[in-house]
Amino acid sequence: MTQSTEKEKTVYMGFSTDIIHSGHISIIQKATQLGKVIVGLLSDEAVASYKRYPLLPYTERKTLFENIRGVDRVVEQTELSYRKNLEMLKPDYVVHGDDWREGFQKPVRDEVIQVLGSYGGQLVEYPYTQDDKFADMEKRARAELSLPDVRRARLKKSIAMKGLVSAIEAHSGITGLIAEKTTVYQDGKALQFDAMWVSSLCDSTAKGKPDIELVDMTSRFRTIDDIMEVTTKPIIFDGDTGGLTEHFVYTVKTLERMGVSAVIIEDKTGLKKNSLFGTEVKQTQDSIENFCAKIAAGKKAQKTKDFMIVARIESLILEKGMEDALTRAKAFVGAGADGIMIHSRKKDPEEIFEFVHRFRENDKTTPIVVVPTSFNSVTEEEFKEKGVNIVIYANHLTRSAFPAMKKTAETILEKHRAQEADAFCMPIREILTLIPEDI
Ligand code: SPV
Ligand code: MG
Repeated sequence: MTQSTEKEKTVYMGFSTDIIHSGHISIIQKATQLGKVIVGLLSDEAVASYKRYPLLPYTERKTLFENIRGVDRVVEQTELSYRKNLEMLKPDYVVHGDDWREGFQKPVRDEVIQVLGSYGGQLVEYPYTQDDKFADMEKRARAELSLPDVRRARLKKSIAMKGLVSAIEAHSGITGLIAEKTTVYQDGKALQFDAMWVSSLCDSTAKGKPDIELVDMTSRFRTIDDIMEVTTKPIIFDGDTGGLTEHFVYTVKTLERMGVSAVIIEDKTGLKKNSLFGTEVKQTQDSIENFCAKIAAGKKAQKTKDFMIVARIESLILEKGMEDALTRAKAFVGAGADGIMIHSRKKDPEEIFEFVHRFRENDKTTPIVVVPTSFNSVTEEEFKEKGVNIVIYANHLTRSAFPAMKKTAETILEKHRAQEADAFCMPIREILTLIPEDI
């Protein structure tokens, strides 16, 4: 083939990086030998879904790539999967490092080969060399994400970016790591949780104590710190009733300083019991006036613009009716609440849907939070469509770990040895290497 025919060909390269280094430039230069280079730049959402929240937004990354010599144009790639863009652009080549032959990108690579094959395109891979300098840059980028200012701001940014975010409970370093790292690949997308929920129920349960605001704030902050030490994702803190207003203002300042993104406080007063008991136990709802004063005091104490105080409404839990819930929601937003959590312990999601629908008639923007422990048949897509912004899986790691641990303990007692219990246990080799030395 002559040089001039080569030049007419097109080369597609997918990029997710926000730290462009000589390794990228060099592979782009190589690719220009094959034809005109089209960069498929992953959207912020696609990058955040599998790697980490990008330090630079898409528009800025686009400008950087557009200005690299040899790049003909930049198009957005909204998923980890290349399929849509390849079918649209039908490039002659896709160029990539050979590092994606193994690991989580393998299915993406397999799909690229299949799509290219369908129209006669070709995959060209260059050897990938891990350079310590670049690995170090990535490490620093991750460290940056865990800094209080950066972490705190990310919840609001994620809501703005995705419309709906999901959070799972974490009550220790190890559950924080599960929330941080668990990834599932499905339909060309990488799926991860966006945030973590530091549940009062799970934090108390881990300490063998009831969920009645008995575990004090110093201990709760210690749990947050354990989680923060090994993770980067935003944290939503379950602040129970917020306690006395005079105390709540200090809680807000501490949480903000630590880099927590949001506190949710519930409109109850006196001895708090877990909401999922409903009316089976005595629980008292706070007056609208008192709770508004608490929210307003918290907002006044807040120092940054990113931190969120979310008001949680217990009217449906306490069977005070829909009108009461809606009246409270309006009043709490008026007092400065940055979001509303509506709770229910019904299996049927109807009352949650009605609340969301009626609240959204007059308020299109205030984020709505739900905790679908009981109404767990609803998918995130359905919640999003109704106007919900945060879905919290509030207790699922605790609830799944507990039966597994109990079964192991019982098996050892029954058999007078541990051999049979090994079937339920992670191999020793895996537990020894579960926590990377270098996090
Ligand atoms: C928690 O996780 O502690 C909560 C949610 O507050 S619930 O248990 O449903 O009340
Ligand atoms: Mg709680």
